[in-house]
Amino acid sequence: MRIDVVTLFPGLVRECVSVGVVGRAQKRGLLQVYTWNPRDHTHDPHRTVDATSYGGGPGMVMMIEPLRRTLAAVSGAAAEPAHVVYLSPQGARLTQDKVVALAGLPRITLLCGRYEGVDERVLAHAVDEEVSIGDYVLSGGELAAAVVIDALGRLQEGALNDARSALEDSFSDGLLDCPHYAKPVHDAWGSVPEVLLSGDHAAIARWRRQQALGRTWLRRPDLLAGRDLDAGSQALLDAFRLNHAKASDGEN
Ligand code: 9WO
Repeated sequence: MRIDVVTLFPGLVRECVSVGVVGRAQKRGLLQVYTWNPRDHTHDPHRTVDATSYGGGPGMVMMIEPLRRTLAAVSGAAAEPAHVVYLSPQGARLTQDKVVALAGLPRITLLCGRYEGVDERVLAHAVDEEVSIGDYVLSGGELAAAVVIDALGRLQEGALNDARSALEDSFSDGLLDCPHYAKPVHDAWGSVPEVLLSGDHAAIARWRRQQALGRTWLRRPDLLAGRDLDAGSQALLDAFRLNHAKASDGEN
């Protein structure tokens, strides 16, 4: 997959995606990240990319022309037309389903705003969709773009050393992840649940699924709402809830 990033801070984005699984995906040729600086597509001595906002008020707006030229250069650099995504709090929230869908495209372009954002006409004419990574305001779209690249990059075929990892992701099943433990078995901070040491793979799978269901019920009931659990999962969750009620009784 190829990702083009239009940004006034190319170094910031590159640095963010140069490490770990996603950095390795690039070295393995599974992911190509290219950055484009609108400042390189200006024609005035000051390399101006922003202007004051019509209507007044504080803050500057990224102007059409440098962005139009930059996006034209991005388009010219590859055969397929890219799906253009603008990162902003006004966008639709990014979910793992959305990540999986975007990760399947051959190419996307991420447009990062700074200041008060880009001229609205850029959104209307050159952007296919607006994506938000959460309900908060950053100082620009770059960190959000890095989040998107990270989430997409690790899903590229061959990026994870163990193909099972992506399947066992938190959210791959719409549930939160189960707890994880490594050595030592016994520690001042507690012991590893016995079932994980049992060698009984079916029992371990059941326990992990039950923990995932239970934690989702406790922490993110919204993820379970309107979802029909199969009989086995429902039984695991019922047992978890019963156990949870008993444990909380003991606290009082
Ligand atoms: C800046 C500003 C300055 C003075 C007065 C009003 C102002 N509003 C903003 C502003 O909202 N700037 C945004 C910064 C414009 C778009 C790029 N920026 C951004 C993207 N901040 N947060 C995001 C973002 C992207 C995706 N998901 C969550 C947040």
